Amino acid sequence: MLVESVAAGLTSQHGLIAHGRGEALDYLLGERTHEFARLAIRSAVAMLLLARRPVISVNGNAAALVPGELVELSELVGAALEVNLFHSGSERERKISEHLIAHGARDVLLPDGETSVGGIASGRRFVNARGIGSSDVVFVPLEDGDRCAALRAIGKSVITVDLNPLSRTARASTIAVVDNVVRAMPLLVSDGRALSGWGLDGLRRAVAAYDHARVLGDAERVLRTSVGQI
Ligand code: PTJ
Repeated sequence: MLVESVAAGLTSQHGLIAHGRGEALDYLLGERTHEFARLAIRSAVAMLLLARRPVISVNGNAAALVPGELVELSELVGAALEVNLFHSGSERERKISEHLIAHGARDVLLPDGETSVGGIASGRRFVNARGIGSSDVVFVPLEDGDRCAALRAIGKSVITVDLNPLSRTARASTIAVVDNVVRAMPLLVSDGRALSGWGLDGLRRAVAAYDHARVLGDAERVLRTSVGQI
Protein backbone atom coordinates (compact mmCIF):
# COMPACT_ATOMS: atom_id res chain seq x y z
CA MET A 1 0.00 0.00 0.00
CA LEU A 2 2.77 2.40 0.85
CA VAL A 3 4.72 1.70 -2.34
CA GLU A 4 1.59 2.38 -4.39
CA SER A 5 0.89 5.44 -2.32
CA VAL A 6 4.38 6.86 -2.98
CA ALA A 7 3.82 6.30 -6.71
CA ALA A 8 0.45 8.08 -6.45
CA GLY A 9 2.11 11.07 -4.77
CA LEU A 10 0.38 10.70 -1.40
CA THR A 11 3.26 9.40 0.71
CA SER A 12 6.83 10.71 0.79
CA GLN A 13 9.82 8.45 0.17
CA HIS A 14 10.79 9.17 3.78
CA GLY A 15 7.50 7.51 4.68
CA LEU A 16 8.82 4.18 3.40
CA ILE A 17 11.83 4.41 5.71
CA ALA A 18 9.63 5.38 8.65
CA HIS A 19 7.41 2.39 7.91
CA GLY A 20 10.43 0.08 7.84
CA ARG A 21 11.40 1.31 11.30
CA GLY A 22 7.87 0.56 12.42
CA GLU A 23 7.85 -2.93 10.90
CA ALA A 24 11.02 -3.89 12.79
CA LEU A 25 9.46 -2.82 16.09
CA ASP A 26 6.18 -4.51 15.22
CA TYR A 27 8.05 -7.77 14.68
CA LEU A 28 9.52 -7.45 18.19
CA LEU A 29 6.06 -6.71 19.61
CA GLY A 30 4.80 -9.98 18.09
CA GLU A 31 2.64 -8.17 15.49
CA ARG A 32 -0.34 -8.06 17.83
CA THR A 33 -2.23 -5.51 19.88
CA HIS A 34 -1.09 -5.79 23.49
CA GLU A 35 -3.20 -4.97 26.53
CA PHE A 36 -1.28 -1.70 27.07
CA ALA A 37 -2.38 -0.56 23.60
CA ARG A 38 -5.96 -1.74 24.07
CA LEU A 39 -6.30 0.31 27.27
CA ALA A 40 -4.72 3.36 25.62
CA ILE A 41 -7.15 3.10 22.69
CA ARG A 42 -10.14 3.19 25.03
CA SER A 43 -8.79 6.21 26.93
CA ALA A 44 -7.91 7.94 23.64
CA VAL A 45 -11.45 7.58 22.30
CA ALA A 46 -12.88 8.84 25.59
CA MET A 47 -10.56 11.88 25.44
CA LEU A 48 -11.65 12.60 21.86
CA LEU A 49 -15.33 12.34 22.81
CA LEU A 50 -14.81 14.72 25.74
CA ALA A 51 -12.85 17.26 23.67
CA ARG A 52 -14.40 20.59 22.67
CA ARG A 53 -12.46 20.86 19.41
CA PRO A 54 -10.80 17.55 18.53
CA VAL A 55 -8.72 17.31 15.36
CA ILE A 56 -7.33 14.28 13.53
CA SER A 57 -4.01 15.18 11.91
CA VAL A 58 -3.30 13.19 8.73
CA ASN A 59 0.09 12.61 7.12
CA GLY A 60 1.17 10.66 4.05
CA ASN A 61 1.60 7.32 5.82
CA ALA A 62 -1.72 7.37 7.66
CA ALA A 63 -3.53 8.43 4.47
CA ALA A 64 -2.03 5.45 2.65
CA LEU A 65 -2.75 2.84 5.31
CA VAL A 66 -6.03 3.76 7.01
CA PRO A 67 -7.94 6.45 5.07
CA GLY A 68 -11.42 4.97 5.61
CA GLU A 69 -10.88 4.48 9.35
CA LEU A 70 -9.63 8.07 9.76
CA VAL A 71 -12.81 9.36 8.14
CA GLU A 72 -15.02 7.04 10.21
CA LEU A 73 -13.34 8.02 13.48
CA SER A 74 -13.67 11.72 12.64
CA GLU A 75 -17.44 11.24 12.18
CA LEU A 76 -17.86 9.19 15.36
CA VAL A 77 -16.04 11.60 17.69
CA GLY A 78 -16.92 14.82 15.84
CA ALA A 79 -13.31 15.65 14.95
CA ALA A 80 -12.08 17.76 12.05
CA LEU A 81 -9.65 16.13 9.61
CA GLU A 82 -6.56 18.21 8.86
CA VAL A 83 -3.70 17.35 6.51
CA ASN A 84 -0.41 18.19 8.19
CA LEU A 85 2.87 17.05 6.69
CA PHE A 86 6.43 16.78 7.91
CA HIS A 87 7.68 17.19 4.34
CA SER A 88 5.16 19.84 3.40
CA GLY A 89 4.08 20.55 -0.17
CA SER A 90 0.77 21.81 -1.47
CA GLU A 91 0.53 19.19 -4.24
CA ARG A 92 0.75 16.29 -1.78
CA GLU A 93 -1.62 18.07 0.63
CA ARG A 94 -4.19 18.38 -2.16
CA LYS A 95 -3.83 14.71 -3.15
CA ILE A 96 -4.23 13.50 0.44
CA SER A 97 -7.30 15.71 0.85
CA GLU A 98 -8.86 14.27 -2.34
CA HIS A 99 -8.01 10.74 -1.16
CA LEU A 100 -9.84 11.33 2.15
CA ILE A 101 -12.82 12.81 0.32
CA ALA A 102 -12.88 9.72 -1.92
CA HIS A 103 -13.12 7.70 1.31
CA GLY A 104 -16.16 9.66 2.50
CA ALA A 105 -14.74 12.76 4.21
CA ARG A 106 -17.06 15.77 3.95
CA ASP A 107 -14.46 18.41 4.71
CA VAL A 108 -10.66 18.28 4.97
CA LEU A 109 -8.66 21.19 6.32
CA LEU A 110 -5.25 22.18 4.91
CA PRO A 111 -2.68 24.61 6.34
CA ASP A 112 -4.19 28.06 5.83
CA GLY A 113 -0.91 29.78 4.99
CA GLU A 114 -1.18 32.18 7.94
CA THR A 115 -1.17 30.05 11.08
CA SER A 116 1.85 28.26 12.48
CA VAL A 117 2.93 26.56 15.71
CA GLY A 118 6.20 27.81 17.24
CA GLY A 119 9.14 25.54 18.02
CA ILE A 120 8.81 23.25 14.99
CA ALA A 121 11.43 23.23 12.24
CA SER A 122 9.55 20.98 9.77
CA GLY A 123 6.58 21.75 7.53
CA ARG A 124 4.39 20.51 10.33
CA ARG A 125 4.49 23.99 11.87
CA PHE A 126 1.96 25.18 9.26
CA VAL A 127 -1.58 24.52 10.49
CA ASN A 128 -5.17 25.66 9.97
CA ALA A 129 -6.62 28.19 12.44
CA ARG A 130 -10.00 26.39 12.35
CA GLY A 131 -8.34 23.02 12.96
CA ILE A 132 -5.14 22.32 14.89
CA GLY A 133 -4.73 26.07 15.56
CA SER A 134 -7.82 26.19 17.77
CA SER A 135 -7.96 22.53 18.89
CA ASP A 136 -7.80 21.22 22.43
CA VAL A 137 -7.06 17.57 21.54
CA VAL A 138 -5.01 16.45 18.52
CA PHE A 139 -4.90 12.83 17.40
CA VAL A 140 -1.79 12.12 15.36
CA PRO A 141 -1.01 8.71 13.94
CA LEU A 142 2.75 8.56 13.18
CA GLU A 143 3.89 11.79 14.76
CA ASP A 144 7.36 13.26 14.90
CA GLY A 145 8.69 14.16 18.34
CA ASP A 146 9.27 17.87 17.73
CA ARG A 147 5.68 18.65 16.92
CA CYS A 148 4.28 16.51 19.69
CA ALA A 149 6.36 18.44 22.25
CA ALA A 150 5.48 21.80 20.62
CA LEU A 151 1.74 21.06 20.72
CA ARG A 152 1.98 19.99 24.36
CA ALA A 153 3.92 23.20 25.14
CA ILE A 154 0.98 25.31 23.94
CA GLY A 155 -1.46 23.38 26.10
CA LYS A 156 -2.93 20.83 23.71
CA SER A 157 -3.49 17.18 24.57
CA VAL A 158 -1.84 14.91 22.00
CA ILE A 159 -2.80 11.31 21.27
CA THR A 160 -0.28 9.36 19.19
CA VAL A 161 -0.01 5.96 17.56
CA ASP A 162 3.64 4.95 17.44
CA LEU A 163 5.21 1.49 17.44
CA ASN A 164 8.25 2.89 19.24
CA PRO A 165 7.60 3.38 22.98
CA LEU A 166 11.07 4.93 23.31
CA SER A 167 10.46 7.68 20.75
CA ARG A 168 10.24 11.31 21.80
CA THR A 169 6.77 11.26 20.28
CA ALA A 170 5.52 8.49 22.53
CA ARG A 171 7.16 10.04 25.58
CA ALA A 172 5.92 13.59 24.96
CA SER A 173 2.36 12.56 24.12
CA THR A 174 -0.58 12.67 26.53
CA ILE A 175 -1.75 9.22 25.43
CA ALA A 176 0.45 6.84 23.44
CA VAL A 177 -1.03 3.89 21.56
CA VAL A 178 1.96 1.60 21.03
CA ASP A 179 0.62 -0.48 18.17
CA ASN A 180 0.57 -0.68 14.39
CA VAL A 181 -1.76 1.99 13.04
CA VAL A 182 -3.27 -0.71 10.78
CA ARG A 183 -4.46 -2.67 13.83
CA ALA A 184 -5.14 0.30 16.10
CA MET A 185 -7.41 2.31 13.80
CA PRO A 186 -10.19 -0.33 13.46
CA LEU A 187 -10.18 -0.64 17.28
CA LEU A 188 -10.40 3.15 17.68
CA VAL A 189 -13.38 3.10 15.33
CA SER A 190 -15.15 0.26 17.17
CA ASP A 191 -14.51 2.00 20.52
CA GLY A 192 -15.80 5.23 18.95
CA ARG A 193 -19.08 3.41 18.35
CA ALA A 194 -19.14 1.68 21.75
CA LEU A 195 -18.29 4.76 23.84
CA SER A 196 -20.54 7.25 22.04
CA GLY A 197 -23.42 6.19 24.31
CA TRP A 198 -21.39 6.67 27.50
CA GLY A 199 -22.12 9.56 29.84
CA LEU A 200 -19.57 12.18 30.92
CA ASP A 201 -18.62 10.34 34.11
CA GLY A 202 -17.87 7.10 32.30
CA LEU A 203 -15.76 8.92 29.71
CA ARG A 204 -13.85 10.82 32.38
CA ARG A 205 -13.16 7.57 34.23
CA ALA A 206 -11.86 6.00 30.99
CA VAL A 207 -9.43 8.91 30.52
CA ALA A 208 -8.34 8.80 34.17
CA ALA A 209 -7.62 5.06 33.87
CA TYR A 210 -4.74 5.81 31.48
CA ASP A 211 -1.28 5.56 33.07
CA HIS A 212 1.35 6.90 30.65
CA ALA A 213 4.44 5.68 32.52
CA ARG A 214 2.95 2.24 32.93
CA VAL A 215 1.94 1.91 29.26
CA LEU A 216 5.39 2.92 28.04
CA GLY A 217 7.10 0.75 30.64
CA ASP A 218 5.02 -2.32 29.72
CA ALA A 219 5.68 -1.80 26.01
CA GLU A 220 9.41 -1.36 26.58
CA ARG A 221 9.48 -4.55 28.65
CA VAL A 222 7.90 -6.55 25.80
CA LEU A 223 10.48 -5.16 23.37
CA ARG A 224 13.43 -5.89 25.66
CA THR A 225 12.20 -9.44 26.32
CA SER A 226 11.90 -10.07 22.56
CA VAL A 227 15.37 -8.69 21.88
CA GLY A 228 16.75 -10.88 24.68
CA GLN A 229 15.27 -13.97 22.99
CA ILE A 230 16.86 -13.28 19.59
O1 PTJ B 1 3.85 12.48 5.24
P1 PTJ B 1 4.83 13.29 6.06
O2 PTJ B 1 5.62 14.27 5.21
O3 PTJ B 1 4.18 14.00 7.22
O4 PTJ B 1 5.94 12.30 6.68
C1 PTJ B 1 5.55 11.30 7.57
C2 PTJ B 1 6.76 10.57 8.23
C3 PTJ B 1 6.23 9.32 8.91
C4 PTJ B 1 7.77 10.20 7.15
C5 PTJ B 1 7.44 11.52 9.25
O5 PTJ B 1 6.49 11.99 10.18
C6 PTJ B 1 8.59 10.84 9.96
O6 PTJ B 1 9.71 10.78 9.49
O7 PTJ B 1 8.27 10.32 11.16
P2 PTJ B 1 9.34 9.56 12.11
O8 PTJ B 1 10.08 10.58 12.92
O9 PTJ B 1 10.10 8.55 11.33
O10 PTJ B 1 8.38 8.81 13.09
C7 PTJ B 1 7.52 7.81 12.63
C8 PTJ B 1 7.26 6.86 13.79
O11 PTJ B 1 6.17 6.04 13.39
C9 PTJ B 1 8.45 5.93 14.08
O12 PTJ B 1 8.64 5.89 15.50
C10 PTJ B 1 7.98 4.54 13.60
O13 PTJ B 1 8.44 3.50 14.42
C11 PTJ B 1 6.48 4.67 13.70
N1 PTJ B 1 5.74 3.87 12.71
C12 PTJ B 1 6.08 3.58 11.44
N2 PTJ B 1 5.12 2.82 10.84
C13 PTJ B 1 4.13 2.67 11.76
C14 PTJ B 1 4.52 3.35 12.96
N3 PTJ B 1 3.75 3.38 14.05
C15 PTJ B 1 2.56 2.74 13.98
N4 PTJ B 1 2.11 2.08 12.87
C16 PTJ B 1 2.87 2.02 11.75
N5 PTJ B 1 2.44 1.36 10.67
